Amino acid sequence: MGRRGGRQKRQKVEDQQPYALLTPRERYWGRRYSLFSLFDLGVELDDESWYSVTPETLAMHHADRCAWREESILLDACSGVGGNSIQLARKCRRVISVEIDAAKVEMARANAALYGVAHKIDFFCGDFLSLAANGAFDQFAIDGVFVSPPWGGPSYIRATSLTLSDMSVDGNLLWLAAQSLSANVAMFLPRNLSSDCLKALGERVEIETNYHNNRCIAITAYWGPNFIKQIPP
Ligand code: MGP
Ligand code: SAH
Repeated sequence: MGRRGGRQKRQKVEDQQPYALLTPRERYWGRRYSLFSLFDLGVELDDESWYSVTPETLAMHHADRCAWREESILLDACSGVGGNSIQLARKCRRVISVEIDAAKVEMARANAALYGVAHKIDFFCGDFLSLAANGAFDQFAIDGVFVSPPWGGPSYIRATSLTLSDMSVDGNLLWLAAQSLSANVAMFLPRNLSSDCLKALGERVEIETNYHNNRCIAITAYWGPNFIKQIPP
């Protein structure tokens, strides 16, 4: 097989057949302890969560930033199996955890119990946009909202530049719903998202680059007086 006719382009590892046939669990198994250090206690994840959970050390960092006072009540708007909610609950008084998929809510509840924080979390199953619009959280004095929306699966990275409206659930609508509950909003977003669409929301915004194992894996945008630490000049 010739290289004479020119250099043949090597197939990317993830496009080769055996890799493509792996389930998300098989594909991301090597990540299990970086997602949940207590994985061996029986942490539960479904397919989507294997590639969506925030790595534990990063979720701890998010919690450090968002729990701006000890008595904070924080809302996790798209909580999945609980990667962020668990770390938020370790840092603040109460977490309101919202997830549209009932199976994930039960996994989050079980995972939070393994970390000893289930009693600090109120679990809501439903669409965050509808719940917020219908006053489901009016009973809480919310100090901040953390939003980690679905990015459209692992193929999000193939896009050269994404905007908030490219998300599976429109990020602009999520931001508006979050803002209706608190001025302090954080959004965990793809690293190939255009910063223009964050600034276009018309607010002062801090955009933080998130590294894991020395690789940039995402960005987090922070709005509001208690979430913003520093905006570069
Ligand atoms: P990635 O870019 O899919 O993986 O996700 P990686 O390791 O950069 O690239 P790969 O080629 O080695 O696969 C990096 C991190 O982004 C994940 O650990 C998740 O924390 C987060 N993430 C990825 N996706 C697809 C989503 C998503 O849809 N929603 C949310 N909230 N987070 C995601
Ligand atoms: N931060 C989480 C992962 C979130 S992935 C963790 O670390 O575990 C994004 C989640 O948003 C998915 O679980 C998806 O089911 C949920 N979701 C999608 N649309 C939603 C909506 N309208 N309201 C609430 N949750 C939603």
